[in-house]
Amino acid sequence: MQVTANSVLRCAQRTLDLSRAHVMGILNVTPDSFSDGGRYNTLEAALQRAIEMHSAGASLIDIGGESTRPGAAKVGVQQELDRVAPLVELIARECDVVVSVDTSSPEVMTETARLGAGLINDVRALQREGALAAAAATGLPVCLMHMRGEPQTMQDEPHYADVAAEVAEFLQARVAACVQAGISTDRIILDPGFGFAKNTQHNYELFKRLPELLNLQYPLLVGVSRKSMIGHILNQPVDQRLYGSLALAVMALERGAKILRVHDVEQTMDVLKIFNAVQSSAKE
Ligand code: PT1
Repeated sequence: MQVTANSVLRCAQRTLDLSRAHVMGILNVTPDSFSDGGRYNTLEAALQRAIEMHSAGASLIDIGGESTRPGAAKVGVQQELDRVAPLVELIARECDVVVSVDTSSPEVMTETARLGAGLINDVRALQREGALAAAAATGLPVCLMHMRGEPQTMQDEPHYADVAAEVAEFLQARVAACVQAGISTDRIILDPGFGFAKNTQHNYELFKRLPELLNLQYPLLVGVSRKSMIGHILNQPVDQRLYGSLALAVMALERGAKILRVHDVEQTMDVLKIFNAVQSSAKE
């Protein structure tokens, strides 16, 4: 097993120093995203938003053409490609940032890698037919996320005997499948999948037990920004979950997360900078 501390993730032309944590800014180009649906639907608006997030300190920009929030509609491969591909190419060219593609489709992986993508972020952990081979062929790092079922139905009474152990077991099995397919261990990131086939109690227990997933020895990505696990505690709508999101950002960093997938880059960067100041303040 590789050691994650001080390691560098090679993302096509760019690299990510994983001895420190990073912010991944979310750029949804779906008309039905849960928090910013339809807002960045023109190439110009989306590029502006990417530049804004990069200037605010995002090391990665995650571009998604399929909404995977609970109950979201399915999207065809061609439509997903039409939404995502031009933007990947544009942002990879215009911004010095790792372009992450939030996709489960092998065709989208192959095409966006050709256009400059630096990371494949798959909420289905490369389980779709052909995805393992396509991802392996790109040579890009992959983020494997835990989910059960499909977004349409995943919130129908999820059940776990031990949520952290079962998520870890699933991720471990997907790592094995990746290695089998020729994806080297230094190109793997893991994600517990907050809000995916988990009720609020599952989400908080999993969050509390994040350090157990560190035992798998891979960098962890955490995505909780504006999610309903925050709304359920605070009774706040999606556009008023910033402070709740920042509270979880602090705790995710404290628990060893290396990448925070967020909507509010500028505010999360403040959290990250303060965290880093504490971390580097004295010898261990
Ligand atoms: C995530 C993630 C993602 N989340 C990764 N990719 C979404 N790697 C999309 C809610 O409960 O956490 N990690 N791509 C967005 N999905 C959701 C899920 C949005 C649940 C909202 C909720 O509100």
